[in-house]
Amino acid sequence: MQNPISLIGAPTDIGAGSRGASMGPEALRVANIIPVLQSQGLDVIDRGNLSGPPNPWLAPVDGYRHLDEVATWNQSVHDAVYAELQLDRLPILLGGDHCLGLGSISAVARHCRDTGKKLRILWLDAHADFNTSHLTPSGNIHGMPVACLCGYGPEVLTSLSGQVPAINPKWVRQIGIRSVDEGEKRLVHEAGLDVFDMRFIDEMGMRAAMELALALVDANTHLHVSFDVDFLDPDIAPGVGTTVRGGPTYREAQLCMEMIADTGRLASLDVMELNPAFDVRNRTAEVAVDLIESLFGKSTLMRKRAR
Ligand code: EXY
Ligand code: MN
Ligand code: MN
Ligand code: MN
Repeated sequence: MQNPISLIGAPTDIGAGSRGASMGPEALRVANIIPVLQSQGLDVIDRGNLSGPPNPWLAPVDGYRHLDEVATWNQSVHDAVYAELQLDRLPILLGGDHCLGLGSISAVARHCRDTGKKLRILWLDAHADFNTSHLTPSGNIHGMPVACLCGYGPEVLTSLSGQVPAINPKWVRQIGIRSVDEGEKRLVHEAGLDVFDMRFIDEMGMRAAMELALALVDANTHLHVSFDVDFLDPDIAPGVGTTVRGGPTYREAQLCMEMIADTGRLASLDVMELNPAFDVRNRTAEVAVDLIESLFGKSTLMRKRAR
């Protein structure tokens, strides 16, 4: 039985380099995320939006922009996500910029420690989000959450789960990556992240990437998907602050979501970086909701595929 779903809005762009991801949660609701999930037979509650400090839009200090505000927002996200997991519900975090993946996954990691589950994180993104204050070209903390989860970052961000590091890099599979800063790339290799970049997807196909990314997922696995909407090619998803050409097409993204759904192990989700200020008639929100529908089991299959 699929756990009932709780939507949690986090309307902030506190970690981003452009304003507007704060409007993401409402755009996803306007794109009918609730009825679409209900159409898959799911029980859905919308918990409404969290609140937190406004965006002061200041320059970085010591390599971090808005560190205090980012920490406050992530603490609320952590608490809200953890509470839903304790109720045996499946939290969907409606971002908000991707710095909040830190709070969300910290909570998931804590829940997995409580319950003895194995954690597998699928990070769908154009970016590795593995910068540190020394490596970052921007100071924007949405470029740092994976590094912080793995223990590379300031204590106020690395310790949210109650244990540092919150996760082991071996639990992460990154998919769709095509924009990584030089120093960041070295750290990704040093930490041993498993990255299915666009070159891999071009050469081997999305199917092979997902088969490998989902290998060894079993009945005792908590599967977390952190979906940065800039994962998608900008042709289908212009409504993000950091578009990078050459991302997955609509069909490739559908296959990715369907293969995750097939595991039956999805237990928490982030939908991040949607920025209505850059969107065209809410089209990117609609595409994201379409893909989420597949992630929760909508299938256009007419026959069983032999694998
Ligand atoms: N790597 C760049 C930086 O750290 O500034 C860009 C990061 C963009 C992060 C987006 C949300 O995934
Ligand atoms: Mn659970
Ligand atoms: Mn990201
Ligand atoms: Mn990104």
